[in-house]
Amino acid sequence: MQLPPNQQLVAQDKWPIVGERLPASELRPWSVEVAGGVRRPRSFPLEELRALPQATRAIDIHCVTRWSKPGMEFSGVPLAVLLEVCQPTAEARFVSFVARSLRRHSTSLVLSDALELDVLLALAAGGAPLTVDHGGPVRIITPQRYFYKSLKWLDRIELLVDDRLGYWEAEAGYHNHADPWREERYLAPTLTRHAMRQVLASRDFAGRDLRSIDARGHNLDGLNAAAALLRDADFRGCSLRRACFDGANLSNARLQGANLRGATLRGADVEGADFAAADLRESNFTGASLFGASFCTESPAADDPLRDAARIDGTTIIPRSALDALTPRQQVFLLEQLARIDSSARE
Ligand SMILES: Nc1nc2c(c(=O)[nH]1)N[C@H]1C(S)=C(S)[C@@H](COP(=O)(O)O)O[C@H]1N2
Ligand SMILES: [Mo]
Repeated sequence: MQLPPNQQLVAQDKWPIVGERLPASELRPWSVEVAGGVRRPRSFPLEELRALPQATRAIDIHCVTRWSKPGMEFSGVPLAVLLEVCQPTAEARFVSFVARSLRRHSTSLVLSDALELDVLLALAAGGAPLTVDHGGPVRIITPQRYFYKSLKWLDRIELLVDDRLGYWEAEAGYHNHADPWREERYLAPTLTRHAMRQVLASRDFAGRDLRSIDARGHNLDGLNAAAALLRDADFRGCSLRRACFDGANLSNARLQGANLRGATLRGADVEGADFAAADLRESNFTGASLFGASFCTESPAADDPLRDAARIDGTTIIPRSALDALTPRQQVFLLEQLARIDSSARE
């Protein structure tokens, strides 16, 4: 099957948990309220949702951090069924889904998109009731959008005249349209070219928001990028010796061929980052989140299976506990490397 650009398959039996892990604990029984721009606002107790006609759909999950899980079977009530009961007003153009969670997590869609995409209020996945960590008892499933448009623990559906950005969209710059085929992942902050040159020359990125920065080929030895936001950043071919990325967000960053000797990435988020052909000797990944990270090219030439593989040696620290979340091929590559290396230096 064809995947959207820059996505990779998650291992068959795995379904990662992303974002919030639990709903807010409240005693009131679960129900879904439909409110805002509707002629008949009302609340649907869980039992009523379960009693409505259920639809089953095979959905391809595409997480913005680059993993995909195609053909997941979800069953539940189509959003259209609820809206037929509640009747959106003519002015309602957006729909916001709000979670029963501590931060009142939310996400929104253009109402006509939601209906066209056939959004589902899912009660079951793979034939079994949704587990709590995956949004049970009831979550939103939005096909054909990155998975952050699929809200867990649905509490409230609000019809709106003006859009209200969701949590990830407002707080983390996630793209509001989220089409994986167009790679609508994140919005880049705008920096003038002059400001960009200054930032690169200073080698001080600490704590800054430099999402999608294009630093290709620069000499950034000794860079201080502690706690910087570097999602989607392009560091291909950079010299980053002894750089500090501790606590930084490097998700989906491109580091192919970068020299990261002696760099520290302690507690960094490197989900979906690409380290193919990077020099990682003496680097430190303690506590880093490696979900979907790549350390070698996914589809190498048949004659050279480790073409473009990262260089790792006995001084590189990559905790074994983090290997779980890699794709099978990345796992095999790293395990082979680690097996070759004296294990005393790692967790
Ligand atoms: N309530 C709530 N829903 C949420 C999130 C969240 O943090 N809170 N994260 C979103 C993101 S980014 C993803 S990828 C999916 C993850 O769903 P899963 O944990 O079932 O894989 O949930 C989405 N819905
Ligand atoms: Mo996500």
